[in-house]
Amino acid sequence: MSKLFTEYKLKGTVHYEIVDSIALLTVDNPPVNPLSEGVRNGLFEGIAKAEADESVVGVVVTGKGRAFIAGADISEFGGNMSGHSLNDVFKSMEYCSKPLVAAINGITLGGGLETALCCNYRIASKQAFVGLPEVNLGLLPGGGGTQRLPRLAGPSEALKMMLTGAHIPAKKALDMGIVDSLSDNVVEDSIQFAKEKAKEGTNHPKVRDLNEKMIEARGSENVLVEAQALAAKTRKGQFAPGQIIKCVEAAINLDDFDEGLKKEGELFVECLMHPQREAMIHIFFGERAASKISDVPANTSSMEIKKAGIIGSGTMGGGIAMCFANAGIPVHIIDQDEENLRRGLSVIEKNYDFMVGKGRMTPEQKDMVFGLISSSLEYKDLHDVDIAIEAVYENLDLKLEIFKNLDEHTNENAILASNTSGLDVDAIASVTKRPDKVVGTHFFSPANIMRLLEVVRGEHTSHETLASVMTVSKKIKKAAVVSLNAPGFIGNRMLFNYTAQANMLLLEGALPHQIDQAIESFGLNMGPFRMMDLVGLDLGWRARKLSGVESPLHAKIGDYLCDNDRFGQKNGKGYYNYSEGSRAPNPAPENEEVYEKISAENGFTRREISDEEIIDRCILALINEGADILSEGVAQRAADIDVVYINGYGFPIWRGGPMHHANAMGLDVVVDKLKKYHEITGNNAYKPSELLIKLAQSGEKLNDAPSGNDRKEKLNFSMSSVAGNF
Ligand code: 3H9
Repeated sequence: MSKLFTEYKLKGTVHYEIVDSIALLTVDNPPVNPLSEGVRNGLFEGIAKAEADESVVGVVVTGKGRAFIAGADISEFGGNMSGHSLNDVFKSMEYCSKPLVAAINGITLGGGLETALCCNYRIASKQAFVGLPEVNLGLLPGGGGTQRLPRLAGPSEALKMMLTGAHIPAKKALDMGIVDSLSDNVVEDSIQFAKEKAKEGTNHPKVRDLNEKMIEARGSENVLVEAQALAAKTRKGQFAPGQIIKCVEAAINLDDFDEGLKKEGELFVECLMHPQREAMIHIFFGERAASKISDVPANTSSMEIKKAGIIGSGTMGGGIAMCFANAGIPVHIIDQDEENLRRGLSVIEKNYDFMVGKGRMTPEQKDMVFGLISSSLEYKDLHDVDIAIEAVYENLDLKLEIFKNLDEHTNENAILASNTSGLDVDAIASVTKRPDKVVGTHFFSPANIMRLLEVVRGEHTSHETLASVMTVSKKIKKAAVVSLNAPGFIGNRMLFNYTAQANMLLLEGALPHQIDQAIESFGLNMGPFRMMDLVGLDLGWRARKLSGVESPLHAKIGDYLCDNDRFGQKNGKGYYNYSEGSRAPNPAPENEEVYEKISAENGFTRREISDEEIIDRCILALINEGADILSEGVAQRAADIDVVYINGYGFPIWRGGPMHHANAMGLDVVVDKLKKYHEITGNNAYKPSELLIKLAQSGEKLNDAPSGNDRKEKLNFSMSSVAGNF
């Protein structure tokens, strides 16, 4: 075996070695081998070297470590790319005169799958998976993927893969015709296979020549219409899906493969230049950056969570238990009431059955994960858990009682977490002998589906506790963001300001459906009044009644509705009316005289309000509060706030979150608008944050702002739970 290395100072390397007359090209760019400049150059030169070496009869491309290739290097988009272009590399591979085999050893995504599609043969390890997830970055597969994948998998399946960005396990990829065979020793078998193919001659299959499935699809609109329906349903407002469909349309209808490639190239550049691409890549890196905590060194030891305990078998507790079980972590649920526990477990089982029914899980997988969930009525059964998560309703006294019990009954090293949406984590920690191991874990409902997890850092929470919780968050597939222990944490504090301003717009003259439509046209999943009806208008109303607090101005209308028995979806009437068993909002014209009466009583002359003003005022309220949250150090960085708002509150990913949206608007424009609305309304929600003024003056962006420490006082938590918010 002769061994030569092509090393590059650039990011990424391709090792070149000759094994048994086969050139083995191993991509090495840890941790997941993206196609950075060094890799592109290495592949290009490796192929050229193999072509030139007469002793080499075939070529195998593989990846070092757990990935084959995870795609183009995402950090290079938006900058100037140098070195060999991906398309040069792919061309040299596709026209290589010696048989070229992709030994797909692991993660194979985007440009990685496109690399494999330029090889003559594809052999995959059984653990590998493939996908074209560019759509999640506001892009389309621009390395020939939109032209080659439909030729192998057929246009309908290829479109589904590209529009969902799904990861396809090796076995399924084999069934779909994307890979040719599976192997337990993928590199060795690929080398052997290349040698055999070399003996057979020089005519090796190229995906570009497989036109059968394209010709078959010609003349029928069905495939494209189905794809459009899928995109409309799952990717509302996004630019890239339509571009992907146009590429496949070209693949189907153009006789010349290179014309299709050209079309793909043009449509790719349009995506690349589109602001949605920058917004979505901001979130890709934002989610990964969020797991890094500025003052917690990367090498901080973290405790492996081998078993979890949940206190409370209600909706939240059950959802959280599912997250752990789905990740293969055994979980024990306790409840104080046998009946509750039985009900809770049956809800979990129904959720799993639903997934089996939808084909998202096999019955065997269901049995396996459901089997990881045990339950009882006793604290002592939590003696061996590594983390105990309390998930009961928001009542501080009850939580204090639970934490005293947890402190007594769990292993002294166990982390104790509270799933609170707004209570003081330090107060909870203070009743234990291990405040360093106490943390807030604010899951969002339904916890088994929503990706956001706010990790609330108490005054005494240790680095190790934080590192352990961040690590397990990734395992249970959450987008975790650290928040300081401050009222409303990050998300609910912003939500408070936003819903308050939506309510002010209602007092001033806009109607709920107008406000909802305007906000939904901006891209949020649900307008504020539909959301308040869903959550329940009575939460804030009851909290105020209990504490004898008068309704604040923004809550006057909501509280009046509650006084008149309109609580939202839960009793079929709130800002909207609901038919029995339906969540669809119907107009409630009977409310209009209430709006007029309360507006008049509070000195407002109702007026026409434009959609532009509605969007501006609701979104600016988010941005302004977000800037304060950043300058107070409650969030570590602007992108963390974006990750919170996208994953927990339905903000459109293609706008990159409220902070990214502010940057895109221009902070000078943001400040001017805030000043204007502050002047018109006299409402302090629009008094521009000092941080925004400073950044607008210096021409910097919110991403440039380090998290501050302007938090002046520890605010009063008593009115800050979500219940008090609306
Ligand atoms: C594309 O291919 C376009 C082409 O069609 C055509 C072009 C002409 N680039 O997620 P993790 C980093 S577009 C650069 O924590 P995991 C990531 O930032 C691309 N960096 O690990 C992180 O860095 P850090 C299409 C990348 O095991 C580290 O690797 N491909 C890339 O949970 C570990 O990542 C995709 O969209 C990349 N492509 O998940 C795949 N990928 O440690 C995107 C990862 O500094 N990637 N990094 O924070 C993923 O989906 C996941 O990262 C993956 C691994 C499943 C691969």
